[in-house]
Amino acid sequence: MPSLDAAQLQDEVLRHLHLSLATDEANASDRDWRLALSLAIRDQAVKPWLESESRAKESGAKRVYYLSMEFLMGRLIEDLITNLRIEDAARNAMAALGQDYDSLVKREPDAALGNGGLGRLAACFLDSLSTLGIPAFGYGIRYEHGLFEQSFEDGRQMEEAETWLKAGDVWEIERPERQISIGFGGKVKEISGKTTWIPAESVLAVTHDTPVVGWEGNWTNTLRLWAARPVTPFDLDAFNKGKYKKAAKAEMDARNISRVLYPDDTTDIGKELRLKQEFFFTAASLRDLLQRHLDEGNDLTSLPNHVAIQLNDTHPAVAGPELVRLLADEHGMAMDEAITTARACLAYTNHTLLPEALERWSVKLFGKLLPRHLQIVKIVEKSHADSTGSKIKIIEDKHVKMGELAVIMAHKVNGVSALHSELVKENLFTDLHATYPDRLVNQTNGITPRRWLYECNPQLRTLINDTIGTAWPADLEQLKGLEAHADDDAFIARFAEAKAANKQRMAEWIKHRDGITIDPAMMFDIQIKRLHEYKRQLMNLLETVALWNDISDNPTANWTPRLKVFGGKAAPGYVVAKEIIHLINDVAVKLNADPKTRDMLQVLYPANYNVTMAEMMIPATDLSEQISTAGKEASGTGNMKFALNGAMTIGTLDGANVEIREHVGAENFYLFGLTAAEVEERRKVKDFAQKAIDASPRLTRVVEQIEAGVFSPGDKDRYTSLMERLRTDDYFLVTCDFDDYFNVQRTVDADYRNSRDWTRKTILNTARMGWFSSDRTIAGYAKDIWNARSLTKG
Ligand code: 26Q
Repeated sequence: MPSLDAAQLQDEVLRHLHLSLATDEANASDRDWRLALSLAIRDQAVKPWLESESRAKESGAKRVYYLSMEFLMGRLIEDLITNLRIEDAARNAMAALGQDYDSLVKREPDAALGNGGLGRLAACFLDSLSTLGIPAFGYGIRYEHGLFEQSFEDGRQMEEAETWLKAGDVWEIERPERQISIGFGGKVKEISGKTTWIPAESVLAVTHDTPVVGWEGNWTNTLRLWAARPVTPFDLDAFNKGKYKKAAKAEMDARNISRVLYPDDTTDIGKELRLKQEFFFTAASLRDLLQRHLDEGNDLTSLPNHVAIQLNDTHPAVAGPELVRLLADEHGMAMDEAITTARACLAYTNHTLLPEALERWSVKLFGKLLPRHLQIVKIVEKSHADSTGSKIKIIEDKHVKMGELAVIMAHKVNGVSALHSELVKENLFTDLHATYPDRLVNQTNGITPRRWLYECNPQLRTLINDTIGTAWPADLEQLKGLEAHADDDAFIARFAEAKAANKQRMAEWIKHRDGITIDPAMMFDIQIKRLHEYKRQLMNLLETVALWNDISDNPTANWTPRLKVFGGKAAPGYVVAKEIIHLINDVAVKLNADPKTRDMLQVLYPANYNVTMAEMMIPATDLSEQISTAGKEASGTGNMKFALNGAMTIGTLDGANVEIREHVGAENFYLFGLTAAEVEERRKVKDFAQKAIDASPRLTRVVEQIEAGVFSPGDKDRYTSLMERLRTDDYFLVTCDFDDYFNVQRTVDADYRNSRDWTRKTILNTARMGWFSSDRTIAGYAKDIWNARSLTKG
């Protein structure tokens, strides 16, 4: 465990201020101070990082390669400080230098190289791989622009390019000498008996490495992100002839590949650039890991003993044919052996059942960009059919189905919660499951307790340390020890104080950020996640309006004051989700201005939700909304973060909610709604939505109010089509679950008033959430899928 004191760190910060940033104490900007501190911290990570890599090499142990289009890292400074255990030194050093540590740390922009759950899961997994001491690389794309920035204009979502690299990324090490050439297009030829792909164009993949430090600095892995650069920087001849645009075109085309993260988490947009992105980073990563394998003196037949490649959804599924191509065409392995070898290395994680999110590429586009890969897909398809008699096709309706390709090319395929994995077997890959009965497995998601408790909730961290000691961040099941204190009045009081302090912190944050005043005495009821119809933010909003009606009708009754908080972005092209955002903002304007009800009910929707905002809001939450249509949320991971931080959950039997409820106890979870099986049945009922509306006077009133323009005066018809969709095409069964949801919310109201018992339940939630550590998840992958071992643990 490296350690350094405040005085040493202070010297290091000054050294970087002077020598790396060429400024001094008198002239340094806030940015300079932040960078100087960060560089001083980064230095601390370098030696253990190099040591980890050489130990991995010497041991010959298997390495895990996590291929993901998205890594939603958030800020890194606190992560490094925490894991290196130098928080006190950093605080004291900066204080001695006359700088405010907290405000410096806050100036680091989020690395938002992901859309939501899938990208954040990848970030939690990296943290756990390092904490467990499993040699690993995260491989992805160094997007110049991460997820778009969201603002609201008259309640409508606006999008702007995000610019996290504006002030440079202090954590990355660029390695310009490590470049890999990646081809596209062209032809396949037989050259002296060898099948050879001759691409028409190529770009360079340039390495950017970031250290991922595990708990207590015992092990450090690498996040390796690829940036796309032109092979020839610039067309000098064209420039000299005055053709400036032409001169720059090749560079633009190349750089566009790593320019921007796709903000669409719902549909297969089928764009050439997306497929290029996928192949670009996958091919670079495979070439990189093969090179490492050969450099370490191994031959290719032993690849599966040294290499485990995890595909985060199908986005890198072209790894199947590309690895086969490298082994067979470039290294001369027999085709059958190449397929078997590739399969022994590859595993695939499925994150969704939504048909519109399953990737399919037109054969025309796929064959144009990747002609040899299309041939290999056909070879793989045939060998699968020949060896199993299976009728399942990878290519169907002139499309390459990436899910089927990934299942056939992987030795293990996992879903991300118990329920989801069952549905993957039953409904998504039914026939393939019958063909390969041992291939489909489950690994329930988890979250890193370092970021999602230790760092984001210092109040609760201190209380836990005082109560059960300090070993829990790397052994989260120890939280069980809190159960013994759940009836202890002094402990209950301190737990409630921590929650109150976190609510106060959030109130100050929103006041400072948006000038909005909220009352920390209200119940904080929070739904933060991507905007999507299946996640049913609309149902939450309809319940809000119904409650507003009830309060208006009877304002002197004994109401439980509530703050409804929404946060999240909609894909720019997702029209319905954007209408829902608009409606939330319209309802907020109306309700927050109503003098009769506003002390009992308020709505808050801060723009531009991101990882950092989550770290502020989750510890402040009383009630966590996990209300997706059963069968649609593969797992959810926000649900875990809330429960771990002492919130109650109101939720459906969907994704990991099912397992959370089993762990925390049914009596400590607010369950409502149809089950996945009931959802399927209900959809068959004619006019089920209109029938549900007719059966619910409360819902009827709310829908009619929205239709009448109560929340859009001056634009009466604004929500006509949204409400029409609800009446006639309510695919996600908002109407059917509404009454149950409303009623359970009233139980929540009543329970919240008994604050001792409420806090007791929230303590039991925290105490029983240890199983949801991503350390447990990664240990499961290591054992069941990768056969990888720890180099730090016995
Ligand atoms: C596909 C094609 C083209 C462009 C974009 C995409 C795309 C991008 C992102 C498709 C899907 C995603 C993201 C999916 C995702 O975040 N899924 C979530 O994964 C979490 C981690 O397993 C689960 O907890 C969530 O339930 C699941 O929704």
